[in-house]
Amino acid sequence: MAEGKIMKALSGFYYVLSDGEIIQCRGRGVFRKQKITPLVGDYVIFQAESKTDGYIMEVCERKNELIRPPIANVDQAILVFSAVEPDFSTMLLDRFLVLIEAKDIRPIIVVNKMDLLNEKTKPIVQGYISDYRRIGYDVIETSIVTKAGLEQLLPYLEGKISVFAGQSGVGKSSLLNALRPDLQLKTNDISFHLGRGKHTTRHVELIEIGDGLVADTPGFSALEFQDIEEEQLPLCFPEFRQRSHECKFRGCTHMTEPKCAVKSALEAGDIPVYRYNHYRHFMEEIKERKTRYY
Ligand SMILES: Nc1nc2c(ncn2[C@@H]2O[C@H](COP(=O)(O)OP(=O)(O)OP(=O)(O)O)[C@@H](O)[C@H]2O)c(=O)[nH]1
Ligand SMILES: [Mg+2]
Ligand SMILES: [Zn+2]
Repeated sequence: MAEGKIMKALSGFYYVLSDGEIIQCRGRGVFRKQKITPLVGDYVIFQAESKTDGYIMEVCERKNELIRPPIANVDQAILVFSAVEPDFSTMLLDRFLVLIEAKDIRPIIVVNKMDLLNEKTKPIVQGYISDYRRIGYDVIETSIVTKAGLEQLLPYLEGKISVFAGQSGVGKSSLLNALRPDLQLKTNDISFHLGRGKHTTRHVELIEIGDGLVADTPGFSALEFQDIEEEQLPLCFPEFRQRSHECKFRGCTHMTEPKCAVKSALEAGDIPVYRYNHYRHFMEEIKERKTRYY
């Protein structure tokens, strides 16, 4: 028996890094019955006859896990959005932020394809970027065309396990290629007739960038709040969380309660209207447990 870390999952195989070598493993048959799914990032105990014939015997306890993208034990999530193509969506970003905040994982926002902005779209996207910075999030503006922001992004990855997550076609793989040119990860044009990406990346894989590990992941098509409870949602909006002690009622949900500090901040223009609207929308959705597709 040996110990290792799953670096890649593809077609039913797990590629486990142990002592500097990659061993191709399958999961034990009983995993299915026990509903255990090994994830990239998992520390595992495995048994192997050869480098291509291993079995994962045990999945060690996880620090955290994400369902979409499927990965375990990450230190931070790099939420990659594009300024345009596909258009920057605050709704999608807020949805992602809530899911990451709920897991206590540090989110870092990357707005890629900044080179594609024009006179009309630039002020809009810049406005959003300053909104999120004002909340306290780190936002990095990047472009693989001008190479802007790449040097700023690199130090965030040092010594950490990060996951690149975001819609298909925003440039996750392209950014990783730009950060480490020998990688040559497959990238692709977004298909314009669908207006959405083609899901070029089809598996999750941990890649060494400097002395950090970064997971490239496929873009997603649905993001749901499966395991977020109503009481948890206000805590996933940092600017609400910070103000909630000034609300008249303890446990204020900032929906209909009087003397609500969040609503006062909203009226004063200190909280963007769209953030609050998304909050209400998510609250309804959690109450109804509906799935939204993108
Ligand atoms: N103009 C411009 N195009 C970019 C930039 N970054 C990526 N692209 C293009 O966007 C397209 C999609 O990039 P990918 O890296 O494949 O996107 P992805 O997020 O990995 O997509 P999936 O693997 O499907 O999830 C490619 O044609 C890239 O060349 C950028 O900064 N500027
Ligand atoms: Mg990709
Ligand atoms: Zn309140």
